[in-house]
Amino acid sequence: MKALLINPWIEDFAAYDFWLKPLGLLYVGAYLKKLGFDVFLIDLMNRHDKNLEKYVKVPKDKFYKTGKFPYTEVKKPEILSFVPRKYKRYGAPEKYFLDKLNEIGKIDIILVTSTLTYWYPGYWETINFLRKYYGNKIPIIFGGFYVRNLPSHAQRTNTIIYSGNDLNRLSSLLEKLFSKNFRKNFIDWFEDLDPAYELYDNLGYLVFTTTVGCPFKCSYCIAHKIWNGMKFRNPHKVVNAIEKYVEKFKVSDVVFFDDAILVNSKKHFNQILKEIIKRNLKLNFHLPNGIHAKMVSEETVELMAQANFKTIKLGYETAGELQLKTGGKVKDEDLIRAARIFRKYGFTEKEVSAYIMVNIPNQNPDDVINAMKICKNEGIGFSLNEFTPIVGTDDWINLINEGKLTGLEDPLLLNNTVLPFWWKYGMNENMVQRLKDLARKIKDGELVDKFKGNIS
Ligand code: B12
Ligand code: SF4
Repeated sequence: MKALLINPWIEDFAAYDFWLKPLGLLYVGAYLKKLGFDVFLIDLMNRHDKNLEKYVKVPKDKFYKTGKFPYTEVKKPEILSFVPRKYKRYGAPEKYFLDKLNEIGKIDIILVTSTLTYWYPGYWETINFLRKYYGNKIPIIFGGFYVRNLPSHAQRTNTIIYSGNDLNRLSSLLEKLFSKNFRKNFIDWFEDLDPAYELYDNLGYLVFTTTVGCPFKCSYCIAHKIWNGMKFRNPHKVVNAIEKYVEKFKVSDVVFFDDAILVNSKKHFNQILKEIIKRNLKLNFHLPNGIHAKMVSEETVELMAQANFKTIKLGYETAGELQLKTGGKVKDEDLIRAARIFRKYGFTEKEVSAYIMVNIPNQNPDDVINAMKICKNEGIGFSLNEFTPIVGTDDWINLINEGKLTGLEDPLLLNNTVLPFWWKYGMNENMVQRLKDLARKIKDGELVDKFKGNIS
């Protein structure tokens, strides 16, 4: 039986390939292969598919194989008409999609993934395109973060909704669909399977996750609510998978998506690092998802330097009293301590930077300014991320209880780019822009105190 996996288009005002790979979908692919399916993949977001250049001008890579996606401008959804920016569909053109479908031919089932909730118009368009091509007879299973977070919204696509994250439920679903017995033994998908990168022809980089789950409970984050506890993959298996696919695709950049890679680091991350060093893997490693400053140790950082880590993001989010109120994952002193350890082992602001969030409920602009100032003083970089209330998080629930959200907002309105244009309970778009301008100046080395009085 033939299964077709689809990584759909993204529609938004902006999108950047900051090492985006559909990791969950690649696990689904590996799982289906175990069940005996013949599996095909169309990744509409793979900028490194050499074939794509025949259809569209693909923007050149920027740093470490990241870069801009090709795009076409599309009509803005009505609900976003007040946002003075162009709306785009990012990814491969329709002709590419069509040619790929023709090449693959007849199939028995389609599986579509999703990530950010407010990218749903791109997912829906992809599903419409598939329906136009195949008609309504081929079943479409729809999964991934958007579907898990907003199942009833995703249900409007009339697909089969897969809102869990235990892939073993997939075999019973397929059994029902095809009246056939697929299940062999229980498959521990996270421990036993490698994401099925072999489904690609060309890749620019590889992404893995060595853990799932997070022990913290930050009020703005949903990660800890979607995984039931933490899972760690055996360090040898992690490095075997890296080695296998690096050899196959000859890539030099490897990225970890973990939410909490430093938890239990003596037994986990340090072992992975030691194995990478022992096998002399000459690669660039990246951690684009903020790591826990509290858990940074000299031993780990020394090993990271030896293993050649090029991108390290620290989850800092804010200075001030919100640090504790949002869950206490980091305090200024943790960030400072971590920054100093990284500096000690030769890392600079080019490699290490902190994520700072702008517009967390009840955040004062000075909290953002002070956070930037601390990073600058400690010689690490920083980037500003705009807050978005994610459905199901404590912040989202509190905002509803306080009457600041109804809970019924279209997911598009909760896009972090859109929020400052309409939501009157946070910083408005002028303030967000001023903080961004200030960030640029601080990075360029201008004095922070000079601006502090002018901002609020
Ligand atoms: C890694 C990560 C990133 C990476 C890239 C992720 C990517 N590929 O898009 C980086 C660090 C770049 C990133 C960036 C951002 N991210 Co992010 N990210 C994550 C993270 C931590 C993990 C995603 C992941 O790959 N997990 C591992 C895989 C194995 O899990 P999975 O995809 O869920 O797949 C499982 C199931 O869903 C299922 N499955 C998946 N697909 C399918 C399909 C079918 C058919 C089936 C049956 C099953 C299935 O199978 C898997 C196994 O169970 C999630 C949080 C989390 N822990 O999930 C946030 C998360 C998705 N990100 C989030 C956000 C907000 C962002 C940013 C907007 C942050 C910002 N303000 O800048 C940016 C935007 C990215 C961009 N380029 O514009 C939010 C989403 C909020 C929302 N409203 O949608 C999340 C939930 C984190 C949070 N804050 O709570 N992110
Ligand atoms: S923000 Fe980070 S530390 Fe906090 S719960 Fe989410 S993944 Fe964990």
